Amino acid sequence: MFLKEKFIGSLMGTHAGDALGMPVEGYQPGLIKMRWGQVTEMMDARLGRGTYTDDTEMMIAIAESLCRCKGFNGPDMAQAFLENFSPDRGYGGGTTKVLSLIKSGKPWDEAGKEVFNGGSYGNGSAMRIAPVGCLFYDKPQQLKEVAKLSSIITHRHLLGIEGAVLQSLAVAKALRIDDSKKMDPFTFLQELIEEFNPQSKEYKDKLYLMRKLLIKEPDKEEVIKSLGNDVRAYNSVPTAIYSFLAHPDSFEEALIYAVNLGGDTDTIGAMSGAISGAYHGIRGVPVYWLESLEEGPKGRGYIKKLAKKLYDTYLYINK
Ligand code: RVK
Ligand code: MG
Ligand code: MG
Repeated sequence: MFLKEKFIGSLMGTHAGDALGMPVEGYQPGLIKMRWGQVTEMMDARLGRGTYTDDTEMMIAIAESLCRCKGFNGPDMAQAFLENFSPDRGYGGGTTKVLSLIKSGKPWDEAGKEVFNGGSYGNGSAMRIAPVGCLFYDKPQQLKEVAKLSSIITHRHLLGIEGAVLQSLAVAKALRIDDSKKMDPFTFLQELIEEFNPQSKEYKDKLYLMRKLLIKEPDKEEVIKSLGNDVRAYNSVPTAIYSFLAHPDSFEEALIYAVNLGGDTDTIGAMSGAISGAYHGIRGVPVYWLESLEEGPKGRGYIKKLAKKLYDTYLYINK
């Protein structure tokens, strides 16, 4: 498949997962099952059916900045977060505070120190990382460095940074794999572990557990207990990767699985969507989902164009 289609798949996959998960954000799987059976389509949401949240809004900011600067530029990316910030999309408290500090003049690489103890380890810097994974998909060292720098703007804690790095590596790896051949989830995971090589025990443990889960086909409760489904990066990035690896043949199945795990559904959906979309490309995203995604100034049409622009940026910096 053409690389351009994979770029579009990853960015639109973020939007689709975010919008699919948003109406049930914060619900545990038992409650989702009782009220809806299974979430399989875009449902009514706070801002309307098919709308996105902070996950996609910040992903748009990253893509815009990477295109504008032909690569990473810290002050510009922080500015892009501010330009795009709409509080009604639903932002994390730490991120909201950091952005207001930057707005009042704190440098882009200082403000993130001011929240929590040692910075945030929320999943906010991993949920938005798809464009970084795309632009540097074939340069793992540069990819890791840019993922880290994009994270520290709002998420300085090691666990926040490593969550963004892990998610960006998963997107990049999914882009590199030829989707016309059968993918082996165990090989994917093993290579990912080698490329990632984290400092923190949390991610090492989760990746080890993931391999065990892939062998077993466990029920949802065991997956949540082992990998987590909450707003902390180490309790959601591995869950999103697992949702993809347990359903490598279908974008639709991976996302339905991810969202019905409950908890931080929009974000686990967005991250699974970014990886699965990078693997299958835009052709893998069901049309009945795509057609119900939000339109408007920065809706689905804009995101598609932005992904094409990101692809042109890739060609430009690699010419
Ligand atoms: C509303 C203790 C910490 C921590 C630390 C916890 C949107 C806090 C998206 C904090 C995502 C939460 C989500 C989120 C993204 C983080 N010590 N607790 N060092 N670091 N936490 O505020 O952008 O939904 O409980 O930085 O990562 O859809 O409130 O925001 O689901 O993680 O928010 O971290 O949030 P924040 P974020
Ligand atoms: Mg969100
Ligand atoms: Mg969320």
